[in-house]
Amino acid sequence: RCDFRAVLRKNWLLMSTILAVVLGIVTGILAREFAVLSNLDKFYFGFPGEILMRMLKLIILPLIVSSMITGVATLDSDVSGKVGVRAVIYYFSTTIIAVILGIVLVMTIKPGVSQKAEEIDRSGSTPEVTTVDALLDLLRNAFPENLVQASFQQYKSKRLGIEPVNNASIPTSPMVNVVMTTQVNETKSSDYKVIGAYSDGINVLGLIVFCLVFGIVIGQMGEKGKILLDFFDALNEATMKIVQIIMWYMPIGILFLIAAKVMGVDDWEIFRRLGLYMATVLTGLAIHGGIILPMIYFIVVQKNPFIFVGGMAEALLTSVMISSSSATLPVTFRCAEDKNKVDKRITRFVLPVGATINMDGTALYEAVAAIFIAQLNDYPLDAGQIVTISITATAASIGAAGVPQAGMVTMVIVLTAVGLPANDITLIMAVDWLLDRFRTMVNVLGDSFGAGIVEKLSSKELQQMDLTSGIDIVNPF
Ligand code: DAS
Repeated sequence: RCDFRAVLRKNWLLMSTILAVVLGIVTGILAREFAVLSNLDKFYFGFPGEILMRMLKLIILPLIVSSMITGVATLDSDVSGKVGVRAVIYYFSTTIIAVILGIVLVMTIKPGVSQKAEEIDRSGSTPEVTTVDALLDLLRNAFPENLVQASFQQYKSKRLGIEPVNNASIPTSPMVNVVMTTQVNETKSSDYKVIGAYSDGINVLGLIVFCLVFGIVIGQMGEKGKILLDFFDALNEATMKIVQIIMWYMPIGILFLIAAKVMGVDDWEIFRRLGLYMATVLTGLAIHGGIILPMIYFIVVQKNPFIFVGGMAEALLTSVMISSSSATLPVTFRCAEDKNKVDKRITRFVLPVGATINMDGTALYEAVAAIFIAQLNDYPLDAGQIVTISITATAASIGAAGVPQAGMVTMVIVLTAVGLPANDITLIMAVDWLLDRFRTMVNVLGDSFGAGIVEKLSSKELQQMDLTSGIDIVNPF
C-alpha cells in the first residue's frame, strides 16, 4: 500500500494526465450518445457552424464589389508604366495556368467521387445539356440584365424534366445552377434519387464582370474618379475588417461544423476522399511551383531557376510557417533584393502588388476545392460551369487578401457562382490549415519569380535609367 502511494506521489502528473484523458474520452462518448439519442446531433451542433456559413455568404457581395473595383482601379493607375503591364500579364497568365492545372488534376484524380457513384444509375436523372447551351448560359449570366439580378439572384428549378419554376424576373434555363441534394433511399441500394432543390445566391459572374468594367472606368476618370476610388478603398478596408472578425470566429465554427459532420457521417469513406483531395491540391501546388513556374523563369531569364528558389528559401519557409503572403513581404523583399539581386525599382512594385492580387496557389486550390465539392454532391458540371469556376477562382484569388485562410473566405464566391452547397466546405475547412501553408508558399514563389521575370523584361528601361540616373525611383516608368 505505502509504495503505491509513493508511486502516486512521484508520478502524480502522469497519473492525473491519464485520468484527464480517460475522463475526456468517457465524456465524449457519453455526449455523443446523448446527442445522437436526443437527436441533438445535426441541428444544435451544426448551429454555430451554420452561423459561420451565413457570415461567409453575407460577406460575398461587399467582398466582390470592393476587392474587384479597388483591385482593378489600383492596377489601372499603376499600370501606366511598362513594368506594370508586364507584371499584370505575368500575374494573369500564371494564375490562369494554375487554375487550368488544378482543374485537369481534379477531373483526372476525381477525389470526390465515391465508388458507389459509379453504380448509380444516372439514366435520365439529369437532362443532357449541350456545351453550346452551357456556354451561352455562362455568357447570359456574365451580363446580368440589371444590378438586382446580379446582386440577388434567386431562382428555383428542378431537374428530372420537371417544368422549371419560371420566376418572371429571371429567365431560368436548364443550366440554372441547382443545389442538388442527393438522397440515397433507405434500402441503401445504389438507387439514386435526385431531388432538385433550388439555389438562391448571387450571380457572381455578372457581378465580377460589372465590377471589372466599373473599376476600369473610374480608374480612367482621373481626379473625378478619385472620390469613388476612395469610397471603394474604404469599403474594401471595412470589408476586410469584417473578414477578420469572421476569421477570428472561424475555428469555433469549424469545430462545430466538423462535430456535426462527424456525428452524421456513417461511412468513413468520406475521409478517404478528403485525403485524396489533399493529395490533389498538394500535387497541383508541387507541379505549379516546382515545374511550371521554374520553367517560365528559365525560358525568360535564362538562368537556373532553382538557384533563384534557393535565394528565396527564407521567404518560402516563412510563408509556410505563418501562411500569410503579406506578412512575409519584408522577408520576400530581402531575399529577392539581397540574395537574388533583383533591382529594387522592380521589387518595389511587383512584390507588394503581387502579394495582394497574384495568388497562383490560392487560385489552383479554389478550382480544385469547388470541383471536389461538386463531386461529393455528385453534381454534374458542364463546360459552362467549369469555365465559370476557372473565372471565379481567378477572381476569388485576386480578391483574397494575403492573410491566413483568406482563400477559404473567397471559396464561397466560387461555390455560389455555380450554385454548389456552400455547407460542404466543412470538410475542406478541416484541412485548410495545412493546405493554406502550401498554397501561400506557392503564392510567394509566384510573386518572387515575377520580380525576376519582370526585371529581365524591363532590362532596357533599367539601363536607360542608369544612364540618365537621378530619375526618381518612386514611379520610374
Ligand atoms: N494565406 C493566403 C496568403 O497569404 C492564401 C490563401 O488563404 O489562400 O496568400
